[in-house]
Amino acid sequence: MVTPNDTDLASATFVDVDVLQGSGGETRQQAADGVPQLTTQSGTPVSDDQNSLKVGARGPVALEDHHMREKIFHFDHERIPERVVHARGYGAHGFFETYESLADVTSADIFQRAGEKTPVFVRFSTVAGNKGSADLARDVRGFAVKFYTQQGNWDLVGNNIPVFFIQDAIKFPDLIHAAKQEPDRDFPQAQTAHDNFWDFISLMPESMHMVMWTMSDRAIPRGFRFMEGFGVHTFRLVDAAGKSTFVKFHWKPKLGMQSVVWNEAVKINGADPDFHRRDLWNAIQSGNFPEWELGLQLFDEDFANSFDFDVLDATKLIPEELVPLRMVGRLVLDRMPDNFFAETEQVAFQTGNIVPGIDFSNDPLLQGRNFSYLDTQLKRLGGPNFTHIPVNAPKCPFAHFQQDGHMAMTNPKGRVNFEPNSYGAEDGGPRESAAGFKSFPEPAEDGAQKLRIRPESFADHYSQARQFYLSQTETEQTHIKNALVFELSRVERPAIRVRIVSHLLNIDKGLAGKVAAGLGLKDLPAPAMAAKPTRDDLPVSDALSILKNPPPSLEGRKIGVLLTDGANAETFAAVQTNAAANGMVVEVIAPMIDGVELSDGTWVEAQYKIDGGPSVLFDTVAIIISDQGATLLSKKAAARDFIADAYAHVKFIAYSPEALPLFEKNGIDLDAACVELTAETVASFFEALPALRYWAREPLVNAF
Ligand code: HDE
Repeated sequence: MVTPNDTDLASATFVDVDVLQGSGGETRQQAADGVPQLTTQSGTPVSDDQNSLKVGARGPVALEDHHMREKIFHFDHERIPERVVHARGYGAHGFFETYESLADVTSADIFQRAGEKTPVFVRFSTVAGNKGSADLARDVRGFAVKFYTQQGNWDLVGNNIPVFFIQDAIKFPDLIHAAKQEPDRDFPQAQTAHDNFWDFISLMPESMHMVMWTMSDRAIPRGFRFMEGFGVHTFRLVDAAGKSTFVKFHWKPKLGMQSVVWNEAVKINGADPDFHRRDLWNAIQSGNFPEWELGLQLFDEDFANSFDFDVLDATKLIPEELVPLRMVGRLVLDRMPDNFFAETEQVAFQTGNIVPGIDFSNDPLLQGRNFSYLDTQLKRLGGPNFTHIPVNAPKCPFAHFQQDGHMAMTNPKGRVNFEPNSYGAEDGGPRESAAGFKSFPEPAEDGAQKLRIRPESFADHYSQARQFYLSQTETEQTHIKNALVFELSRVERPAIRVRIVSHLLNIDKGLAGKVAAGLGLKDLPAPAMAAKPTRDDLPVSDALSILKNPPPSLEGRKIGVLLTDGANAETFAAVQTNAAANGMVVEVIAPMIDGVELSDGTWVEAQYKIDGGPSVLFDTVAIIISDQGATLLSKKAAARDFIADAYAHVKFIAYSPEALPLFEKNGIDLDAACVELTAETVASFFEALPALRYWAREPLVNAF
C-alpha cells in the first residue's frame, strides 16, 4: 500500500484562473467567477499586482503606490524573534480523552468525566538549534501540550527526557549560552559537540544524569511519534477537599519507542533536514493519527520523605518500578495547523498556565520557569495580548478587566472596567468565585530563612546517572560510550575531555575506561570530587531502556522498496501485502522519478529517485530489481550507498536474487538479517522485523 504523502500532487489543479498576458509580457491571472478577488489589507480590490505605479512607462515609482508599499512593508515584518530555546518545532492539533474520573485525587475539570474529549495543541521541538536547523540534531526534544480545558488552558511543557541538566533556574541562561553557537563565531549550531557546552557541563556535576540521557539514543528519536514525554518536575494534584497528592506526568507512545543510530542521524540531516516534520505531517495527513497515553506517578509526602532523592530536584526521576504509572487518558493528534506561523510559531506555552486541581511544587527550576515563559512571550509576540491569538485563547468562557495594549482584540464591553464596582449583576462585569483557582496552602519550613543555597538533599549527582547507564542493554551502553567519544573528540581543549572522564569515573569505571581509550587518553584522571559518594545499590530499571521495551507492532514503520524496470511483480506484490498487513507504509525508490514497469507490465509510481531516497529514510528496505536493473544500479553511487548504509545501520534487508551482485560489489557478507525474497521467506522477513535492527551485526560494522 502506498499512502498519500506530500509528494503526491497528481490531482492538484494549478491553473484555475484565466491566464492573460500584460503589455510587458508579464503573466496576469484575472479573477474569474468564483475565484476570490485580490485586495489590500483594508479590502480594496487590486487591479494590478505585477507592476508598481510609475510616472511614465520607464519613469520613477510614485510614493502614492499604497498597494506596493503595504505589500513590501508587511513582508519586511514577517518574522518574529525565534524562541531563545526550542526555536525549531512542529505542532499539531488533537484531543485528550479521559479514561476515568480522577476525582479521588484532583478536582481538575479535565479529569472528572470518563470519555471526555478536551482539545489540545502540541508542539515538539529541539532545544539548541535555530529555527532553520535540522531535525536530527543530538538533542533533547520538547514535548509541549496545551490542553484547552473547560476551566482554562493547562500547559504541560515537557521534554522527551524525564530529568534536566540543572537544579536551579538561575543557571539556565548559562546552560543555554554554553549549548548554543559560540558567540564569537556563531557556530556550531544545533550541536553540543563543542568546547563551551562540555566546559560548562564538566563544571556542573549535577548535569551528569541528564548527560547520560542526551548521549543515549533518546536524543536521536526516529520521529516525534516514537518518543516518550515527561513533565519532568513534581507537580501537585489537589482534590475537592483540598488534599494534595504529588504527581509526575509521563507520555507513552502507542507505536513504542524508536531511535535512529548516530551515523544515520548525520546522513538524514543531509538527505531530509525536515525528517521529523515530514513524518508527522505524512502520518496525520494519511489518517495514521499518532497517539500517546498519559500516565501519572502519584505519591504522597510520606513517599517523598522516604525516597532516596529529593522529589523537588529536577535532575532526578522516580523509577517506574518504584511508583508505577496510572494510565489516565490518551492524546491523539489528528489535524495539522492550517498555517504554520499562525499556530505553531505563535503558540505561547507557559508553565504558569495551570487550572484548579493542579498546582506547582517548590521545585526551584519550575518556579523559575513560571517567570520565564510569561516574560518570553511578551518579547516574542510583541505585546501583552498574545492570549488573543486564536491558538493561545482559551476555548472556555473567560472574562476579566485586562484591556488595551498592542493588537487588543477582545476588550471588555460596557462602561465598567474595574472591580469592586456597584454596577450590579448585569452591568458590573465578572466577579471572583469560590470555585476559582486556589494555591495549595503548603506550610513553609519551620523558621525558614532567606538563603542562596542548594539543599543538601540535591547533592547526589552520580547515583541515578549510574542507574540509568546500568539499566541499558549492552548495545545502548555502547551507543552512549560512542556518543561521548564523538562529542568529546570535537572538543579542542584536552583539559575539558579529561574533566568529563573524571566525572564518568564516578558513574561507571568501565564506561570511563572505554571513553578514555576512545579519546586516546594515556592515563585515567582521578575521579571528580563528589559531594556525595555514588550509590551502587540502586536497582536496574528496565523502563529506562528503549531496546528492553520493543514496539508492540510494526505500525507506522516505513519500508523503502528499491525497484527497477523488470523487477519481479509477484515479489513486490507479496511485500506490499505483508507490509499492509503489518500497518507499514511502503515507499518506492526507482532510478527515475516517474516509476518502473514490473515484470508483468504493471506500472508502479515512484516516490523517490534513487539519489533523493537514501536508505536512511526507511526503517527497513527491500531491493527488488532485474538483472538489467542491477547493472544500471551498480554504476550509481547512490544505489551503492543505499545498500551499504542499510547494512551498516544494521537494518533488516530483503532482496531479490538479482540484487546479489550489488551486495558483492559493496563487500557485504550476507547475514541472518539479509533475506532473499521467495514466496516462503516474505512472511518470515516481516515476522523478524519488530526487532527493527539486527544488533548482532553492529560489532562487525562499527559504524557508530
Ligand atoms: Fe523551557 N523555555 N525553560 N524547559 N521549554 C522555553 O519559552 C526555561 C525547561 C520547554 O514549543 C522558552 O516560549 C527556563 C525544562 C519546552 O513553544 C523559555 C528553564 C523543560 C519549550 C524557556 C527551562 C523545558 C520551552 C523559550 C529553566 C522540560 C518549548 C520560548 C528553569 C520540562 C515550548 C518559550 C514551545 C521553551 C525557559 C527549562 C521545556 C525561554 C528558564 C526543565 C518544551 O521561556
